[in-house]
Amino acid sequence: MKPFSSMRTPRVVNRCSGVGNLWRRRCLRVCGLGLLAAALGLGALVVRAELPAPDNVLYGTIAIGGQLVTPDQPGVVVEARRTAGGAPVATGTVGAGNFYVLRIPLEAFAPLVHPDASLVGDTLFIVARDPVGVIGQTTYRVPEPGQSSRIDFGTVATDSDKDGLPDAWEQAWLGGLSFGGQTDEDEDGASNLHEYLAGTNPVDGDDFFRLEATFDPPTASVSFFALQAAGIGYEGRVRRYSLESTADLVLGTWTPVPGFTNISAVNQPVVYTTSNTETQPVFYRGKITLE
Ligand SMILES: [Ca+2]
Ligand SMILES: [Ca+2]
Ligand SMILES: [Ca+2]
Repeated sequence: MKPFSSMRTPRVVNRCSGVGNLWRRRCLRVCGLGLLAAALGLGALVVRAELPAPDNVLYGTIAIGGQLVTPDQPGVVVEARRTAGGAPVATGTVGAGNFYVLRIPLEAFAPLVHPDASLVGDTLFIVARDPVGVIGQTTYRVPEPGQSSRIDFGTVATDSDKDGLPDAWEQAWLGGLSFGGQTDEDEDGASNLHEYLAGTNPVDGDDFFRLEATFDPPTASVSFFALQAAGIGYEGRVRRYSLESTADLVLGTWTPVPGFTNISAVNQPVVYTTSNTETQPVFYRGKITLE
């Protein structure tokens, strides 16, 4: 039996403070990798928080009243919203080529770091508007990052002979493009352009826009029928009516009748009634626009 003093004493090795140089290098390497892994782990969290997924891009054209919106037309924007009437989370304007571009910022994971970012699968409302109001809107389900999609708002009316009359309307009502916007084929006093704006028949002399006036003391009324824009040549368009008055047909200026401007037509009668307190004649006219 070996003497007790010569028995090999079990050596407890601290792996990171071992006795040999080789162990020390390995331990340093292991510990270094551990620190590196920890650093990478921390870095991964930071990277996810600071680097969003590639944006999605929406683009397209906007037509108002059959005409393309151009970059020099102020106040027309396309917005991405979380709700139809909510605040925008992204906004685009019309630029080169009369195209708007709307970038949808994305993040890869919930919860969102930036409140205006979106996640794949979200549904957004895409709204085109001008200073007057909403031009059009649709919904957009967010696809995988880095995708581009085209969404157009409004329909461009083809007017190859540039007379203000959509070709399709001319073909349907006049049988060709040989008639102009300023001529009056049915001789009812309303030019072809006015007939188009009013939605009346350009080859029927009894059909044209008019105001009806009635006088029933002590009141008088002015009325008209607000015809909704529909049919060939009116796709996507809205007809609006305004009533104006003047006391002097020659030198006077026309002023809007309060409460009777920009009335959207939905096939409804419109009646303006006034008390008979005027001391001189008052003249009224209706204005029609297509948007
Ligand atoms: Ca035309
Ligand atoms: Ca006419
Ligand atoms: Ca007519």
